[in-house]
This record gives sequence, C-alpha cells and structure tokens, in this order.
Amino acid sequence: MGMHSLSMRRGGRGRQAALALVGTATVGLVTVAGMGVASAAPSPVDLLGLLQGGSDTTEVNEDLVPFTEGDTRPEGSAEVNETFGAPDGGGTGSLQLITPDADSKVQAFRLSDTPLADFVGVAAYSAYRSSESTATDVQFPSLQLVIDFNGDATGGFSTLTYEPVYDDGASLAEDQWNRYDAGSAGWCSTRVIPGTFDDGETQCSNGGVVPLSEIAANNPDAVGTAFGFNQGSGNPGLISAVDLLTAPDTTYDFEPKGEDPPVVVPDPTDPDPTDPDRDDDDKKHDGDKKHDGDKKHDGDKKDHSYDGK
Ligand SMILES: [Ca+2]
Ligand SMILES: [Ca+2]
Repeated sequence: MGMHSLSMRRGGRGRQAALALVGTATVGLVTVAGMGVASAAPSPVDLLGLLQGGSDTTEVNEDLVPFTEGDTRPEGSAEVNETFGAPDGGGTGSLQLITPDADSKVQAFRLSDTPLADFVGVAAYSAYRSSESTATDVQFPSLQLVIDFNGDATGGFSTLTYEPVYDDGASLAEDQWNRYDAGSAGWCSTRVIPGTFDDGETQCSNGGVVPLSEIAANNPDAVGTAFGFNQGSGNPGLISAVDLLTAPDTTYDFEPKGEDPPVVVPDPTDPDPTDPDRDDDDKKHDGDKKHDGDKKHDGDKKDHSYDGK
C-alpha cells in the first residue's frame, strides 16, 4: 500500500465520474449517488480517466456505495475485505458474504434504470465458496435482477435470480474463484410473468429456469430496476465472497480502500515530554508559552506548582 495504490484508487473514482459525464446509460448512477456532475467540467482526474479508456470499472469500497445492503437480516453480513482475496483482475479484495443460519439473509443491491435486454450476454460475476461452509454443497451466492417486466404499464414487478447450480457446466468448486456468465444462462423468477413463467414455474420449479435472452425477448418493455447479490434466507452456514460484478457499461470491483497514510501533527503543548519538571526555567526545553515571561512565578521554586503545570 502507500501513495501508489492511493493514486490508483483516486484514478478509479475519477473514471466513475467521467463515465457519469459521458454515458447515457449511467443516469441511474447520477440519480442514486446524488452526484451533481452533470453540469460540472471534468477535473484533470476525470480527463485522465477518459484518456486511459478505463471507463468500464468502478471500485466499491467498505461503504458499499453505490450499493446498499437491501433486505439484509440478522446475522447476515456483507463486508469488503481481503479474507478470500480476489479473482484474476479483481485487485486484492472482494465482498465477503456470511449467512450463519437459515433465517440469515444478506444483499448488496444497486438501483438501476436499464433495459433488461442490456443485461443479456453481459451480466456476470465471480464467486468463491469457502470450504468452511456447512451449507448444502451446491449453494453459492446468487445474482439477482429486480425487474419491471411490463415497463410503464401497471404492475410488472418480479425478481430474477441466477444461481450456479441451475447453470449446466458451471463450476461449483470450493476454495477457488469461479466466473459465471449469468447473462448467457438461465434465470428463475419469483413471480409469474405471463408467457414466460407460468403458475407453478416460479422459484425455479417445474423447469422454471429460462434463458435471460428469452425472458428479455418475451418482455421487450422490461426494465432492470436494481441488481446485485443475494445470499439466503435458506443458506445456513454459507461463507462466500463475490467480486467483479459486470452490469451494462460497468464492472464493479469490490476493494478495501484501506487507510490513508497517517498525518503526524506535533503536540505544541508538550515540546519536551522527557523533561517536564524543568520546563519553565530551562530555556533549552521551555516551550510552554502560557508560562513564559511570568516574572512573578518563573524561577521561584516556592511557586513551582504554578510553573509549567
Ligand atoms: Ca476486488
Ligand atoms: Ca410496470
């Protein structure tokens, strides 16, 4: 760590701001994060990000911004740390997710306003399952897409879920990072979507795993209103981590920001802590301005209690 990594992190934030300035698909980012950058001139850092062509990665630090914890229930936890490291290209850290018992649930979601079709062939993430987990072998953190499948028409809410266990050929290996191309795979729906998920086909039941491309094609007005990770409820003892969540236009890299270098501030009230008793009468050590020049007390051994105290 140090100045080099610090400047790298600032570069990452600069790229995020630059993307907000030039990208029509990042309207949600401006709205959600409250970044008033639309009319601001790009700073030198923003311009550097543009020149580097690195407008496709946004770092997410300990505060999870622009994600929020959503429907997180005790004792579910989400923490950006380096416990399980990171996948290739994902820096040094990731988002650790723990659900100790069956009722535990943890989420990290980001609001969006993006056509569902834009996620097709694009959505992806990396996940790690620790062998310390006691959960059923096939369980991994899922990727979820909250959608409004009929656009401006009334209703249309559902949550689409990608889980590796329903993705033929996807790795379920523990203690390693696995990459899931969810945008090219099948998804489940929490609710009926007429013509796509019939009654009885929700929650992955009765063949209710449908390619995302088919869901989008059947519902051309569908909009992704939020996306992110979910673990639980029903995942007791699952210890995992996720990273490099790829959404339209941006990949989110979960990384500890770390601490800035400490700033050393001299203590002006105690210039010579090794010699406290000789403070006032000793010009070499005297640094206590409050008592300097006090003729009535300085140098008077009997008034020692007034001097330098
Ligand atoms: Ca990372
Ligand atoms: Ca609607």
